[in-house]
This record gives sequence, C-alpha cells and structure tokens, in this order.
Amino acid sequence: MKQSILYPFTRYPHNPILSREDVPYACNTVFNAAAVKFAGRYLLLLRIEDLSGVSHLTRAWSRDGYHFQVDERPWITPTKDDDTAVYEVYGIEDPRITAIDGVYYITYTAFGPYGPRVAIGRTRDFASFERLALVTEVDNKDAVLFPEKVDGKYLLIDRPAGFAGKRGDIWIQESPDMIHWGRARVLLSAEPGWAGSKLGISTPPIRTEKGWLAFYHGVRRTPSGNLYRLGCLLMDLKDPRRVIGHTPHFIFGPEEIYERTGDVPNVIFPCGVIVEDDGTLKMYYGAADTHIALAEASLGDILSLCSSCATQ
Ligand code: M1P
Repeated sequence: MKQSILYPFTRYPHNPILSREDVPYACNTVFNAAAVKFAGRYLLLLRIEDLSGVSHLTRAWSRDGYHFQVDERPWITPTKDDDTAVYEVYGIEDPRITAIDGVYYITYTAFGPYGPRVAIGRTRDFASFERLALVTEVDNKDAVLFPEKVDGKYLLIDRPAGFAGKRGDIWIQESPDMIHWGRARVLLSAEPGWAGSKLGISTPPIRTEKGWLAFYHGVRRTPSGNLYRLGCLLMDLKDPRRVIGHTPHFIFGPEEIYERTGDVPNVIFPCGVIVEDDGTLKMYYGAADTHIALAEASLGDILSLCSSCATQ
C-alpha cells in the first residue's frame, strides 16, 4: 500500500533486518523484539525460539538502527529458580523495555503449563538482569509499563484473557511498588471489525505533547487463520486511564512476503519503537513469527492520525 496519512509507515527496503541466519547459534526463528537506545547504540532484545520450541531473549546491537549484530549467546533464559521455574518452562516471550529513572524494566510473557503470565525484571547496564516478580495470574500477556509514575503509582497495561481463542481486551492497572498491582480497568475493547477477535498493547507508551502514545495489535480471525495488524492509541497525559484517541482502522498490516509467510503467517507484531531527534519513529516488528523487520513513520503524522480519531 502506498504510504499516506492513513497508512503512515514506510518499510525499510532491506527488510527483514534479522533472520535466523543472523543468529550465531542454531535456532528456529527470531522475532518480536523490544527496542531501546542505550549507551549510544541501538539495542534490540530479541525473542529467539530454539529448536525445541522454547523461547529466550538475546541482545542485538547496532550503531545505525538498521544493521544489527546478535550476541553469541542468549541473555535471559527461563528461570531455574525452584519457586517459579514451572511458570517459564515453556519459554519467555515478547519482551518490552521501559526506562524509569535510569533503570530499564523488562516486561515479558512467562509461559508454562498453566498458561501465560506477565513477568517484570530490570537491568541498569544490559549486562546483569534481576527478576522482580510474576505480576499477574495466568492468561495474561502483552504488558508494558509507563515510563513515569502517575499520581505516585506505576502503571501497567496488559491483556488478561484472549488466550486459546477467547476475546482479549486491553486493560490498565496500577501499583505502589511494581510488585502488587490492582485497580484494574478496561482501557480499549476489541470491537467488531479489523480487530474484532482480540487486542494487545504492542509498545510502551511515549510521552508526547498530545498525550501518551502507544501502538497496539488487533487480531481478526479469518477462515485462513488470524490476521495481526496495527493501530495506535492516545491516552490523557494526566489520567492515562482515559483514551482520548485511537485509530478505528488499522495503520499497518502484513503485505510483504516475509510478513505473509513464516511459522505463523499474516502477523506483524511490534514490541519496540524508538523516536529519533528529528521526529522519525523507528518501529521494530516481528514478521510472521519468523523474522524482525523495521518500518519508519513521522511521529507528527501518527499523532495527527490519532487525534483526528478522538474518542472523547
Ligand atoms: O502468533 C502471533 C502472536 O501470537 C501471540 O500474541 P497474542 O497473544 O497477543 O495474540 C504471541 O504468541 C505472539 O508472540 C505471537 O507473535
């Protein structure tokens, strides 16, 4: 589709930027990566699925945001801790990174026989990693933290339910300490249409002059399987529990061969965006659960789009 205000992203012409051939050890796929700028470099935290089907997280580094070097070894693997190992035994998936006061918090899906749970860990240097807590019960995933406390509370957006074919909506909850969460309420509901089956937040909120901006994926169940596409939403700066704009149509979706074919076809799944000083937004997304690709847009265009579809 031609780039337009309704479809504001332009794909990097050399996509995909990472495939399993770029990983220095044997694996099945590399996809759904968190993104951050750290110590003058771009850092992707890759979800890599190994040959047994279990996912772990590995770092990849870049000077320009387009060409990445993947570490020789995994960084975060399922925990061996006796109390919690069972909850990650099927893998750790779909990381997102939020910097709060100089600490990088990583939210990810811990997957085990009881279902998916949201886990939070943290690092200051992307060398050591400390697990904080499994913060939800099962059938919850797609979680991101806000980069600031609001009214003295941490805020987490997540997606309870939506697992095993059930409808899933985007929720928000708060915590005084990042461990104990509550006062949960729905932020955005899956409505009939392009995202009628389920939603999930994709990327951590970005503070902008118009509100907190975040991207989300919407899923439509079709006769040939699920179709994952992208929308964006804007939350009130003072009260992020209030959505002040969101796109009623998708703004990005699978079209290219690397998005249409792979282990899970017709999936685009961003977990990280980086906003450059010139207002260009780099979105890193999993393509067909098999590769990582990059698309760019102007932050201004995205904000206009979101505000032109104001909900309140
Ligand atoms: O296969 C597509 C995606 O399916 C799940 O996402 P969600 O639960 O939000 O629908 C996840 O397994 C995700 O990793 C995967 O890309």
